[in-house]
Amino acid sequence: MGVKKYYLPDNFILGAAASAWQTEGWAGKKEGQESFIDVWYKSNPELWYNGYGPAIATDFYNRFREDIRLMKEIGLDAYRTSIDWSRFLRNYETAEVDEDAAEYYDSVINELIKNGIEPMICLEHYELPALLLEKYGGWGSKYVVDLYVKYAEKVFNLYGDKVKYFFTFNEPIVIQTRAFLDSVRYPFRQDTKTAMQWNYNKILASAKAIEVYKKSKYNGKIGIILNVEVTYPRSLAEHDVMAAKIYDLFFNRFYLDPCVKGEIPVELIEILKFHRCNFEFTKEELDIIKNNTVQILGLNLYTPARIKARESAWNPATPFHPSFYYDKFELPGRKMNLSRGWEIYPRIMYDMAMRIKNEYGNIEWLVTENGMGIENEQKFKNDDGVIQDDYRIEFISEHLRWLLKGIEEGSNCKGYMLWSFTDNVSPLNAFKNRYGLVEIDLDNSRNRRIKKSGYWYKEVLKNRYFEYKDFTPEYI
Ligand code: BGP
Repeated sequence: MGVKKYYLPDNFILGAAASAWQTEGWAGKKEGQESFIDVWYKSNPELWYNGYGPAIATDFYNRFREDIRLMKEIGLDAYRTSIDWSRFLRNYETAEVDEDAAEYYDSVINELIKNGIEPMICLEHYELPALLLEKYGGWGSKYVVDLYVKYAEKVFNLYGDKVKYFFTFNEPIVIQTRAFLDSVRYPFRQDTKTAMQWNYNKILASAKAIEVYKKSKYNGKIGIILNVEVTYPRSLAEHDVMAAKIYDLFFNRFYLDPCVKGEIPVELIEILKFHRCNFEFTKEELDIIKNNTVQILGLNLYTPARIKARESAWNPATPFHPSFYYDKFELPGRKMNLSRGWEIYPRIMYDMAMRIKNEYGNIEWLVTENGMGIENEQKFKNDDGVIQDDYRIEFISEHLRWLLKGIEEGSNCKGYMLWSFTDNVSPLNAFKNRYGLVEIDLDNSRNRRIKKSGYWYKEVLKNRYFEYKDFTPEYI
């Protein structure tokens, strides 16, 4: 099998992503500045792998200069992180800014720019202030939507002149799906209607923040980051295809359609009405959503969804869940990342690229996350203590070449951001699965050390190409 050079297109952004809560730690946080994630961790630290969590995380708050030095050494084009809403304000009702936090974020942004790294800033990566959850029910409340818009406005005022990429949310569907639909995460309530209202309110909040951003005519772009899953039916039989369509409707189109096209799918509203868990909306709100679609789309792509028609009978006593219409399907022979339990199927990059081109007006988009979390990476250390993560290099190469194929065929993808720059804290899994180009050594004061993949990324960034196996016809 031959080796081929895969060239990055001109101006293609090759970077890495993270979030505030997964890296910063609580240093500098004041009383009353807890986030949703903070209280979740505090309520059940024993559920978090080896007890690690957001409390110290990677200590980025104190060590960001060191990390940015490493980013520069590797030569990243861009770095995405979030602003922690709960840290950024002193008073969530009046949007009074915490001057210390504002100065910290200013320093991070300046340091990135000074080192030639484009900052990309997300406004919400599960960092909803805990107080707003307690007092108003969090994203279930439209009042909280308006408080978020006030917060967003403060961020734009302070950093809008230097940050060229803003994102309103990271994976807005996740929290309520896990917490209220599946009831497997804090606050462990099953309430489908609430989950659906959170979805809708976040779509509305995103549109309202975009409206505010657009009014000030900053010289940048604003979008949203969605964890879309390329959805494959088990077979082409009508029942499997229909099941996959419904899955796609709930987990992809719920956000993609309003955020990109300005419209919530009618079928979705009908199904929800039928099951008596529709969200509440007004005509004026729908107009705001219609008129404030995203200028750029961020997509986190990790694993496909494989779906078949439901096989077991539905228990009528079970509250409505979209799985009323489908079951998950495991493809025999699939390749797995066993540490994370996710199927590896690099073709998702191409299939999503084509979908965005053909069904979503070929809007400008970025892969805002893709990556591989691996357990016990220590065992891959060589004699010099450098993690030999060849599997990660292979993973990135395979995904990138499928993405490049999509771009060659006209998809408007402008970049790829690896999850993540350093190892960091995952929800519940904490430091179990390591994602970084740079290791965080928990046994040695969280020291940083570049992994083999980090040196490889550096070469790709310098050469603007990478070498990898040629596609074989069977594989395509
Ligand atoms: C995405 C999140 C990230 C990150 C990543 C890896 O869904 O946006 O915050 O955590 O997934 O997943 P995990 O951490 O669950 O292994």
